[in-house]
Amino acid sequence: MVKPRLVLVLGDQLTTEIAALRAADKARDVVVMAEVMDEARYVPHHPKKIALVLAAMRKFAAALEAEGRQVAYARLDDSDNAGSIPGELLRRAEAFEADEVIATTPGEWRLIEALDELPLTLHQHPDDRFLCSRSEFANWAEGRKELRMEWFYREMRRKTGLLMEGDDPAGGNWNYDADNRKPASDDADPPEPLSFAPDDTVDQVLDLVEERFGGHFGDLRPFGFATDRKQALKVLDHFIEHGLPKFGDYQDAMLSGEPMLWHAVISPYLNIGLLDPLEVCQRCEQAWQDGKAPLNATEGFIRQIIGWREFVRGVYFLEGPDYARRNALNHQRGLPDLYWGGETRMACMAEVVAQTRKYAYAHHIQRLMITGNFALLAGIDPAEVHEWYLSVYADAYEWVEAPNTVGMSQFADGGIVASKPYVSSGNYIAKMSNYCRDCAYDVKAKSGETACPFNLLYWYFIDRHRDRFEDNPRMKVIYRNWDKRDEDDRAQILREAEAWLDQLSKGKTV
Ligand code: FAD
Ligand code: DLZ
Ligand code: SF4
Repeated sequence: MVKPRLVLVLGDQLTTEIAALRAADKARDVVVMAEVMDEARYVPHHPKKIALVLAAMRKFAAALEAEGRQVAYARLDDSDNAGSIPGELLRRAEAFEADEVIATTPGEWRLIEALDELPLTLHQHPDDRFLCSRSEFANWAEGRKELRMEWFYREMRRKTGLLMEGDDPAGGNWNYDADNRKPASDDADPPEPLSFAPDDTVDQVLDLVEERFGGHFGDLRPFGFATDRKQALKVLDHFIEHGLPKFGDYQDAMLSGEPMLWHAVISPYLNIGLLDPLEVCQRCEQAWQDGKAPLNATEGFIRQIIGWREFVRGVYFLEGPDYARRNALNHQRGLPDLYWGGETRMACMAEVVAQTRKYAYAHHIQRLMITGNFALLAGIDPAEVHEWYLSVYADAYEWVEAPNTVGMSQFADGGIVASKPYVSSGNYIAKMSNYCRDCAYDVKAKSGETACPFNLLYWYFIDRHRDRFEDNPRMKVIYRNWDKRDEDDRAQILREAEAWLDQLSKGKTV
């Protein structure tokens, strides 16, 4: 008799199109899926994220069985659960007398290395849910002095034909960001996000997660995520109809009590396989062709998916396993408790952390220009910042989270993802949000008792990293402006910034 092979399907590989399933023989091979403590605990994931992954895994396994596949599924509370992905593969290998594993390359070096070490024959297939393979990205990157997303993005437009008119970009421009980035007014009326009442499978998972991971940062209930493909497609349709038309205009806006605004909230589904990136973009393009969405919104949205999403994945794999531990600016301060909900007088930070706790979601500008900006200005150890982002968001997987956090947000890769650090004073936050209105600090005050900490820390950052950034063409003006200021003013700002950081490090409420 021919031995069966084990077909590994991880919790973020939940599509029948995944390479390992395509390579498998339905009649011969056994699909292995495992809920394991190692994956639930390598960082303290938000309970909503764990529930989403486990519920989606259970439903996907049931769908595979319904189409005639043999599935060996381990539940987290099974008494013989081995506790890790390699452990589960070994257990199943023994039970099925199998010695070969078919896998799709995992999205994290940690698991790639763990699979490589297995004493089983591993047939690894590239994860071709992405438009750009690892080798294609490496070829594109080879010989370039710097990697810039915009050039990569144009290649992806040409490759996919998305928003192309022959060899030219639709409408004549590759990028319509000049029409985007408007602040939203207080009376903005964004669409209600879709939410799904838990069915029996989800209910069982919620009870399990509550019992096992109730102590993790984050509210488990109410839980309204889509947990199967049909539901995820509804979220996509909802976004295209109600969100996409204004996505471009308000992409960077932030409003208290409106965490999602006109964003799609589809990254959790894209990243676990319930939605496919190309299908998402093609549907958006169709909406534009049908006159249902403007070009600036459609282009901006498609750029995030075939541009940024593919680009950061390319960088993660190009740079190798040490990427998430880089610390180019040598920032050493510990992550303050306010990231875990500790009290703070900064309204912007309190708002973004509170919504993160509640929804396991924050949109890009909140992640980049509030929590990320603050961590960078305050000189927090990027490894701790990385661990926080990997824990608290429902869409967080290392291949996408690390380059965004370590690279784009903390400049800890020395400028591979970002050509200059994403830092700003309170001014930007005041312009793009309504957070400052209810803050104990005064965004207009540049120094003194009530000065907005982002103002103090901004100049402190600029001053302390002069050697690295002074000659950056995009930062020269900033240094000129700083140097033009009165010497006493500069000294006062630096003194106050240091005193403020000292309070932060002592765990005082700031
Ligand atoms: P929308 O704003 O509606 O955008 C549509 C889609 O574009 C997203 O669903 C996402 O798939 C893609 N996208 C947009 N920006 C990026 C980007 N910079 N990188 C990759 N894809 C992008 N995204 C994750 O998917 N997982 C993460 O762990 C993650 N961590 C981040 C950490 C930091 C510090 C920063 C600054 C950004 C991070 N992002 C991450 C990117 C981005 O913030 C999220 O993809 C986005 O907020 C998801 O919400 P949405 O689906 O409503 O996105
Ligand atoms: C995120 C996650 C969680 C919480 N649990 C599981 C699990 O129990 N079993 C599993 O196969 N995958 C899980 N995942 C997703 C993995 O962590 C993910 O596949 C790796 O991080 C690689 O991207
Ligand atoms: Fe944030 Fe400063 Fe505005 Fe307060 S004043 S909300 S700390 S930017």
